[in-house]
Order: sequence, then C-alpha cells, then structure tokens
Amino acid sequence: MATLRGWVWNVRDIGKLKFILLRTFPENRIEQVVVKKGNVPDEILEEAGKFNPETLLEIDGDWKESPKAPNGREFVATGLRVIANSQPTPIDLTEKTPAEFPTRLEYRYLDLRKPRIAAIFKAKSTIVDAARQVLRKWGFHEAAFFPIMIATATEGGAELFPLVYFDKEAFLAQSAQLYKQSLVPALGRVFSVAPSFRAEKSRTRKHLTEFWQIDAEGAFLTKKDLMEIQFDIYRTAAQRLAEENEEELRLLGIEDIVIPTKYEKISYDEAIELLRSDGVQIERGDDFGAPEERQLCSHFEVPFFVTEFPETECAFYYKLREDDPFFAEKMDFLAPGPNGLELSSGGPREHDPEKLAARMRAKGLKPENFGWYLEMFKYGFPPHGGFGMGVERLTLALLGLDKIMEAMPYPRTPDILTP
Ligand code: AMO
Repeated sequence: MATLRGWVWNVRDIGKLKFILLRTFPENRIEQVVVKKGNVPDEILEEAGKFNPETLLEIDGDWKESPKAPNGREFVATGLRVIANSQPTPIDLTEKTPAEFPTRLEYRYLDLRKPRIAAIFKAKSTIVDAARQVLRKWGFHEAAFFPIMIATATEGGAELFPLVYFDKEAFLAQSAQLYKQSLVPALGRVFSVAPSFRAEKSRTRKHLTEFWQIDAEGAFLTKKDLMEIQFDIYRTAAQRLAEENEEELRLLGIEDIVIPTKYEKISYDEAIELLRSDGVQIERGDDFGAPEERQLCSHFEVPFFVTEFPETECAFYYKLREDDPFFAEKMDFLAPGPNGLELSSGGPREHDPEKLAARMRAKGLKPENFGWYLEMFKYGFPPHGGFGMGVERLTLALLGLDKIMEAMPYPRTPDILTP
C-alpha cells in the first residue's frame, strides 16, 4: 500500500465512482485517483464527490496501470483523509476558464500552484544553480553578501528608491557594482546573486523595478574571458534544463530547448549598419530601444555580444577605448531570435581614480559621494572586469516567456506592489 498526498484539481462524480484529479505533493503533477464504492466507507465516498478544488487530501491505496489516465496510471483509493479544507477558489486553476493576467497576479498565491506556472520557478531554480556552478568552475567565490541598503547610486542618479535610514539618506541597491569591484583584490574572482532595485517607470516586457542579478567580477579578466564565461552560463543553463527539467519544459510547450554550441559578436557600429540596412532610423551614438533590440536579435540564431557602446550611453565605471574614447568597452550579451533581448552588460573597468572622478562629473554625479570607492583604487588595484546578468531576463529568454513578470513569483512594477 502507498500513501499519496495532494490537492484536489477536479472531481468527476459518477455516483458509485469518483475520479479525483489530484495535484500531488511534492511533484505538483496531476494524477488520477479512483474512489470506488466498497473500497472506502460510504461516507467517504459521499464526501469525495463534494470536494472543492485545492482541498488537501491524504489517500491510501495502490497504483494500477490505466492507459486513459493522465500519466497512464491511476491510484485506487482504500482510505482517504482530509488534511485541509479549501474554500471555492477565486480563479480556476485548471484554466478551463482562464483569468486575465492582473487577476492572476491578484491571486498569485493560487496562480503559482498551477503546474505550468510552478514549472517556470522549478526551471528558474535550475538556471540559477547552473550560473553558480559555472562561476564556481571558473574560480569565482560567492561573496556573502553585499549590502542592499546603500548610500550612493551605482548605475546613474535618477532611478533610485530612497530609503528612510535613521537620519541619513540611503537607497536600495541598483546593483552590487561598487562592492563586487572592491572584493576583487581580496577574492580574485567574486560573484553574487542578489536583488537589484530600479525606480524606472518602464512598463515593458523586460523591465521590473525589483529583479535579481548574477553579478560577477574578477581581476585580469580579458574581454574574451568575460564572453566565454557568460556564454558558458547560458549554454550550461540550457543544457541542464534539457537534462533536469523535461517535465517542466513540456508543460511550458518547449519541445526542444536549443543548446547553443557557439556565440557570435558584432560591434556597435556594425549593429547600427545592420539596423540601417533594415530601414531602421537610428543615429550613431543612440542606444538601442526595444524595437531596435528586437530587430537586431532577429538576425541571430545563437546568443551574441555587442562589443562596445558610445561612452555617453554607459555608466562611469566602464573603461574607455584607448584608441577611440567615443566608445566605452562595455559589452552587452543578447539572446537570439525574434523574441531576443539583452541579458547582461559588462566589460573591463576603469581603475584610475582620477579618470573615474572625471567620468562621474561628466555624468552629473558627485565624486565626493563615492569617497571610499575612489580611494580603494589607490591601493594596488588590479585591472579587472565583470558583468551583471539579469536572472529574470535569462529565464524569460530560455523559457520563451511573453513577459518578465512571468519570471518573478511576485513581480514589482511601477503599478504593482501587492501581493
Ligand atoms: P545593467 O544596468 O545593464 O548593468 O543591468 C545588468 C542586467 O540586469 C538586468 N536588468 C533588468 N532586469 C529586469 N528589469 C530591469 N529594470 C533591469 N535592469 C537591468 C538586465 C541587464 O542586462 N553594474 C552593471 C553590470 C556590470 O557591468 O557588471 C549593471 O547593472 O539583464
């Protein structure tokens, strides 16, 4: 005899026979349970026909082959106990009557129980684990942990969430940028997987106000190293999804996840030319907006890097190209295809405090607000570089989701703060 625990998905009542579809614990898989008259006491049979969806049950019985049941088998009950009752649910978890996205978010704690939605987060767990595995393989140590409440902007002044911190001005971290750089002389290669906060009023398929970043930084890393490491994260995540998340990929309608064997790269100037040859109106010096980015990605079948950007579009900490300071050595990593998008930014860093202070001033930042950060470069600081990869962007790209909100259990946007 076996014991099965799970939540009622739906009940088909044909008198002396009840078919309960059960969302099982811990698999979150829909299995068929048969409750027959004679196998269980009559009062249990009677009760079974009336269960609301999400009633939590513990059922004794045995598995039997059944070609017509969801997984080719059914569980024939010999005993049944209710562990927790459920009220009628405000949204239909079976999605026979699908709810609009805002309603699904309102009842997200129920929405997340759907096997198709839970699958996103099981897959995301594999993706984050793959990133950690790859970074550790490349000799990075997970820095435990960088502050989230900080005193300065790291990515530009306008997008900060202010914080009441006793009598001081403080903000939620936009990234681990300054802190990850500071650990390079201590750990050599460091990374963190941490939340980032951006007070951007962007309502797009790829922006959240709270998201997670895989933030890596290391001494003496070349541009090629940075590309190889980031590609390795993408490739390994795809590979591990294929190996470990077959059921989740099936639920998400992904038949064959593409595991790329190579990446490509294109310079900013080449990208501008490519877009112009497509008829896109874009000036040299402009950053790519969402339509341009999509257009660019549609030219690629494997993940790719755009290798440098106009300095005016880049944060102060990127190194400028020595032969042409119009460009910063920033590189973006993008997912390919018509739904492609930017996954990360990174590159070699400027570590001359004088040059850094000048860049800050040029960008309207006050060097005096970056005291310790600028000071640290005076103490034998090595050349270094790194990148920040958005966990939800990577999840969106690998799982082919419509929008980034799907990749967060409780997304935060300018309009959403609860639940
Ligand atoms: P950047 O600002 O480009 O660079 O951010 C790095 C990556 O984080 C993700 N990301 C976002 N994801 C969801 N919603 C947002 N609003 C959002 N903003 C950014 C993207 C992006 O590529 N410190 C640098 C990185 C570095 O150079 O190390 C930084 O934060 O995937």
